[in-house]
Amino acid sequence: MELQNPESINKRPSLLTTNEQINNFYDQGYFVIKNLFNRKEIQEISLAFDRLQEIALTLKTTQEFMGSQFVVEGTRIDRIVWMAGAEPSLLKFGEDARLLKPVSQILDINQFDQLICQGHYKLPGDKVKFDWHQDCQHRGYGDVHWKDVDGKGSYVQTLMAIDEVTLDNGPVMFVPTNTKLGYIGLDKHPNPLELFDINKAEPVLMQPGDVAFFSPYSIHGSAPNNSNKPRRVFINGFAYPGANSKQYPGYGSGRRVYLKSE
Ligand SMILES: O=C(O)CCC(=O)C(=O)O
Repeated sequence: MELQNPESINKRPSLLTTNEQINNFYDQGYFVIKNLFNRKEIQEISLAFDRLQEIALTLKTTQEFMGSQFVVEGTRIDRIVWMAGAEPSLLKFGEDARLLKPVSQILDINQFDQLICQGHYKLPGDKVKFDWHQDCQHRGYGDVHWKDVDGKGSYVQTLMAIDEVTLDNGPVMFVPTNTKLGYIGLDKHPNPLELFDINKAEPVLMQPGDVAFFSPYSIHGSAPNNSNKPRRVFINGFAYPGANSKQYPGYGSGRRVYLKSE
């Protein structure tokens, strides 16, 4: 997709994210903005998650359905990819300035390709976990589908808490890492724990509406939910235009979104 330059996206909007947070993104791999979305909005997203959960539980096997990809096995929901296919009500959150402003400051551009609109449910007892990884592994870094056009990762992942994230329900753990390190090959190493210091991992505890912003080079993972309540998060991810040439699953995935001036 070609870069467009409509007048509405020429002007820089007022900045929301502090220099310290932007520095943290590159020096530590992530930062969190508290209370970015309010309870009413989180309730709306939560109801959309509930509707998709009902569908997921009827499907029982992994498949694309109604424009979303449901990664499920029986009652275990690993993830729902491009949720907005089956739930277009979620599209507006992926183009919300509260997500796009910080992303714009990080990538220094006002338009992005939205590759991810994904739900992780982590329901009690489902044992869903995410092994230590860097998101660049999933974006296709190093193969023909990815070009690091800004030389700094060209991608920002955002993760919004829908439920409270506590120590016992499988919080995302980030290992503070300077993103200059780049891809470290966790997926190719027989013992990935030799590649970083697990003792430095920081659990990110969140309230509904808090949002974490993190780099494709950030080292992170999460353990299963050991509580009796769901730990659901809503993930939206944005690539620098021209970086990605892979078609992701889901109807409308990879759409171009714009940060409009105020
Ligand atoms: O939902 C989680 O616990 C993991 C999220 C994650 O690893 C990611 O978004 O890359």
